[in-house]
Amino acid sequence: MKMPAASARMATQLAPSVQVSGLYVAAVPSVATESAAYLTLKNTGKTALILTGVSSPAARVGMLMTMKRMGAPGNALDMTAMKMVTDFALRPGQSLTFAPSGAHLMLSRLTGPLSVVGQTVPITLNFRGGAVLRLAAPVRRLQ
Ligand SMILES: [Cu+2]
Repeated sequence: MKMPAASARMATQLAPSVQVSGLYVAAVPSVATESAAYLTLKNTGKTALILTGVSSPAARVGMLMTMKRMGAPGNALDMTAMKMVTDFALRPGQSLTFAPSGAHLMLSRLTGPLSVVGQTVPITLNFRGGAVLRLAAPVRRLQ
């Protein structure tokens, strides 16, 4: 018989089959209350991966977000706005790039300044099924 605590611990030790590249957190002025993390994820496994959440001790709230175009191209109201999403799916072999113009890992209500280039921010990614990826993201200027 499994103990609930033991199975919970097992779940957090599951590592997703994923390759990470280009990870960084955008440096922001010390008065800023939010920033974002960017990276490329590649599903190196044989099953679909569903990214369901992001968290960091550097932020009280972590959100998966995309940029959504509002209004019509060329229109005065043409602009983009951030939109929260519940998950990002990656088919086997598929790559997904999080970049300033699109998908990003929002770090909101920062717990301290992220103004120093070179400082490191722990980032945790959660995947459906209990897989967890713990990363250390360097702070860099927005690229
Ligand atoms: Cu955002």
